[in-house]
Amino acid sequence: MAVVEILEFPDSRLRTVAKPVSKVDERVRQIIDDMFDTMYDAPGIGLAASQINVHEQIVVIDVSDDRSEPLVFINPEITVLDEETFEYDEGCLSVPGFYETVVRPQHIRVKALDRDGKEFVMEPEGLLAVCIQHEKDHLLGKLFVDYISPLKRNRIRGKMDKLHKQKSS
Ligand code: QAP
Ligand code: CO
Repeated sequence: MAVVEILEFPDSRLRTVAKPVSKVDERVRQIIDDMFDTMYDAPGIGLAASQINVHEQIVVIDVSDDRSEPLVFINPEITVLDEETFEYDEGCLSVPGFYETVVRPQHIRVKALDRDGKEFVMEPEGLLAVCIQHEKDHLLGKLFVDYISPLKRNRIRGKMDKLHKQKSS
C-alpha cells in the first residue's frame, strides 16, 4: 500500500503532457496500485497519473458509492458522439476545497487498455462520463479551472498559494 503525494494547483508539473504507455507490465500495474491507494485514501472518485507526477497516460476511477468498482484506463481515447452537453459541479484532488460548474459533451465513447493491456470500449454516462473527460484533461496538462473565468481561476490560485505558504512555514 502506497499513498503518494498529490500535486496541487498551480504546480507547473500538472501542465506536463503525458506520454502513452507502450507496454502494460508490472511497472505500470505498480503505478496503478499506488494510484488507487492514493485515490481511495483521499478520498476521491478519479485520479490521473499526472497528479502524482507520473507523466504517462494512466487514469483510475471509481464512482461507485461503496468503492467497489475500480476502473483503469490506459492510453484513453475519447470520441464525442453528439452535440449534447452536460453540466456538473466538478472538483479535483489537485484543487482541494474548490468546486465549479463545467460544461462538457454528454455522450462519448472511450477506447482504452485495461490493467492487463487488453483493449476495451465503453460508452459511459452521467458522472462517469464527466470523470473520464476530467481525468483525460489531466493527461493533456489541463485542469477544470481552465474552463472557468480568469477572475475565478486567479482567486483560487491566490487562495492555494496562501495555503501552500502556510504549509511550508
Ligand atoms: C474528478 O475529483 C471529478 O475538493 C475527481 O476537498 C470530480 O475525486 C470529476 C476531492 C467531480 C467529475 C466530477 C475534492 C476530495 C475529490 C476536494 C475528485 C476535496 C477532497 C475530487
Ligand atoms: Co482532477
